[in-house]
Amino acid sequence: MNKEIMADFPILEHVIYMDSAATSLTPEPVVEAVAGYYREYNANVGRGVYRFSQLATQNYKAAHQKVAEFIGAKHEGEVIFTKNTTEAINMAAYGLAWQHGDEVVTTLLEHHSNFLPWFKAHEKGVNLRIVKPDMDGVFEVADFEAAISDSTRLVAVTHISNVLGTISPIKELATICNEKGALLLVDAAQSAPHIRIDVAELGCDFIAFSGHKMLGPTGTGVLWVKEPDKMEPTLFGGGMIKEVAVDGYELAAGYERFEAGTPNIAGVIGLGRAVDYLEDAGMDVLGTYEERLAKRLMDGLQELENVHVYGSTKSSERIGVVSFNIVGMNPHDVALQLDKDSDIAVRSGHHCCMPLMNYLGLKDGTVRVSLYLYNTEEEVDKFLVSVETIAKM
Ligand code: ALA
Repeated sequence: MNKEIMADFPILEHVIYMDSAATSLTPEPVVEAVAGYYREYNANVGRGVYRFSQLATQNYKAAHQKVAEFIGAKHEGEVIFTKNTTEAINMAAYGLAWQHGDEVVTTLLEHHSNFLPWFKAHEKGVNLRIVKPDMDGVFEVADFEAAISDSTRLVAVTHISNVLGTISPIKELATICNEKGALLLVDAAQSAPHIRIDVAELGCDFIAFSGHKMLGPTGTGVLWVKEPDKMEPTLFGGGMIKEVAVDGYELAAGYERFEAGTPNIAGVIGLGRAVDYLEDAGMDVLGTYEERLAKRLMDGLQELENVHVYGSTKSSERIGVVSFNIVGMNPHDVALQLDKDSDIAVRSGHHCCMPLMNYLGLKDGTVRVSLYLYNTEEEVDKFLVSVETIAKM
């Protein structure tokens, strides 16, 4: 399957790209959709009656619809476009009316973007409880049962760790949240690009993810909210109201009330095209393909001498986001060497997860390799040879 897909990513002629957890590459049809907007019908949305503006508005709305269908949302009004996952989570954190004594439960596995917004809520009197995974990044559901109480207003958990690639037990958490009357927010930044998301099946109240990690343009992200009318907007201005008078205003319904100002029109249209691309390839087909690559990568890394791999080794508990270190080497030096020797791009350092790194005792962080649909078995093998060579230096 992969030759055809690779042809859509001409950048791959120059690099073995294994940093998709940071940002994915952009296929030609998405580049074309973005360029097509600028070349052919560049106009603002929801503000003009002329044809270009109507076409831009239609395509902008269609992108909401496509993303809604992609994640099994009931209505496009539940899908709010943001600039990234960070903005999406902040929008929820600032949009909920907190009361003194409310509690937020989060975890030590979180990216800073699903940690710092809750610290800010803590400064407003919200209590914070932090659940720890084991040293492989795997949670015990019982630890959440113990942490979630009647005072818990919200549980905020990553679906898949951006460091260890491990999968969190979201459905089980949804059941507990339901019993305790708590809201559930899922950071799906690392899951939405790789596994089929169905918000109803997951049973959550909020899902946040980034368009740029799933073949879309940078500057695109999504906050899905089950009941958008119960959340306050955090930005006020053009395009988000029904009526304004000198003594008051009435907010627009659905996503519009959260998308004040001129949005990232071209980006969002590109994201809609990225969703089409993933759907055409088939999320299930991609999932199976990536699983095979991830297994090859994990098995290969584990066999190498002087290489320490982090996170669960069970295929059922993880995806192809893998952290490792070479004994005695700084992770940045390993990443630089991979680039220099073999044109392999990986991320190194703390991966915006300092609390997790401290917990794992990894002061310099890790080297992180992350795979996507355009990677191949040959690339994984080249990567393994390159790591082996560096480990022997
Ligand atoms: N959140 C992105 C990563 O993990 C940037 O690399």
